[in-house]
Amino acid sequence: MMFPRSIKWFGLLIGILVVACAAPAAQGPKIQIQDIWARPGMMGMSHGDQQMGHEHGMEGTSAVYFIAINNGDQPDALVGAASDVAEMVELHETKMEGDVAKMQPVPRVEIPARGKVEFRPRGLHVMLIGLKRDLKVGDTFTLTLRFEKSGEMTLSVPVKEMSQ
Ligand SMILES: [Cu+2]
Repeated sequence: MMFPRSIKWFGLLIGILVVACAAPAAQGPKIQIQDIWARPGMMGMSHGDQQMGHEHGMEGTSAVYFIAINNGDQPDALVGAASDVAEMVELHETKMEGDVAKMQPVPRVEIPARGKVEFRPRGLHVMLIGLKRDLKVGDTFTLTLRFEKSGEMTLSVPVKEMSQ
């Protein structure tokens, strides 16, 4: 069956419009968070002890681990995090200095286009400082991750045994 020429052109025009409208949605970063968990942590003794909480294993802290996947065609960066279970939430990186693991705050963590970054024990992590309540195995709490381009993402974080 033959279509009149005008219908063919109309079909082509619709095709072009669909492609033109769909294209922008496919561009940019597309962040996905997988396998998120936090290690257990105990509430600090008092407000004054929170300086002590800056190291792993100290009272009043916990750390969150996950895999950040970017399925988009542009990089993005994790630039901050927040949770109402802690006074402060920072992005940290653990580095070996000889035999000693030391961690330091990092302002941003780039998530490359079509790439992934793993936040894991003895590496990058989201540090919870000054816990307002105990985080026990089996608990869950809410964490908000803030990305440079993708904006905020709120996640439910289960507390799991550190040995995982
Ligand atoms: Cu840390």
